Amino acid sequence: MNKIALITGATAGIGKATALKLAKNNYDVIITGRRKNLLNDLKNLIKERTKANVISLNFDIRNKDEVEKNIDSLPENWKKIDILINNAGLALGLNPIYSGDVDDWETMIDTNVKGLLYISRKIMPIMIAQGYGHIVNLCSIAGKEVYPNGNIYCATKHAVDAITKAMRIDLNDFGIKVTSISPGMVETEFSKVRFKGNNEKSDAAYQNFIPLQAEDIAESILFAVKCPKHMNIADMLILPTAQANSSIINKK
Ligand code: NDP
Ligand code: 8X3
Repeated sequence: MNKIALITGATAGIGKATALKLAKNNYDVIITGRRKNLLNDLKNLIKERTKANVISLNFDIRNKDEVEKNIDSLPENWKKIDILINNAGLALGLNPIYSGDVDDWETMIDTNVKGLLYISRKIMPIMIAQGYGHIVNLCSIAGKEVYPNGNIYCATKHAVDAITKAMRIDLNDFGIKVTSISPGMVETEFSKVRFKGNNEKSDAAYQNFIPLQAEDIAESILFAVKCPKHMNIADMLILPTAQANSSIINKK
């Protein structure tokens, strides 16, 4: 029987690439996100290209009731979740903290921190009861360092870093693995979302150097989830070769 992986934020970027990568490697996948048409497209792609079983759940991770209702709605055989990939997340804006948009702050905190907690809180008891499980949290270099104007996005990713460490402690008795994946710059919809459709700004983010691709991160996640039972990748910091830290990028 295939292992089951639930991937949040599978409609784009890292989540989509990871869902496809895991499906190609014989994991059955539960894909989630808000854009139902994109979930359907991915479902069809996975069916076309792989032998994996796939199910989609369409909900906003910020809504605790929707999170709980959707997990409860899974058929019993799909509830035996082996792997939870907490990927859904976003940055909004790149402004000094004194002029930041408070609504943007709330959306980032509600999605990146509270949403991750809602779904983890729902799934951790399932993993504890079954005596196995692996949680992979998408953190970021922004969870290790703070960069100019990154303020609240960086704060949410520092929170993900802390929550990951807390999970590893509290789930230690139950043999559940917890992994943090911390990428640098990955070319996805991330900057389009951050700059709210300002293509000039979002395109500039990835110009004059070679950024990571979603596929690179998916490959790293696959490596982490395929490790033997006694081995846990605690924390993986993955940068483009041109990126030295969150502020220094060798742009040609
Ligand atoms: P994308 O914008 O390409 O994808 C983000 C995904 O998150 C989408 O599938 C989106 O789905 C989902 N999402 C956002 N808000 C919600 C919500 N409220 N409810 C449910 N799903 C939601 O970005 P990336 O693939 O780059 O980002 C994935 C993760 O990786 C994020 O946590 C990000 O912080 C992190 N990361 C990204 C880096 C980068 O440089 N790109 C680097 C380091 C970390 P939908 O809109 O359909 O709901
Ligand atoms: C995304 C990477 O450096 O744009 O988490 O914050 S960065």
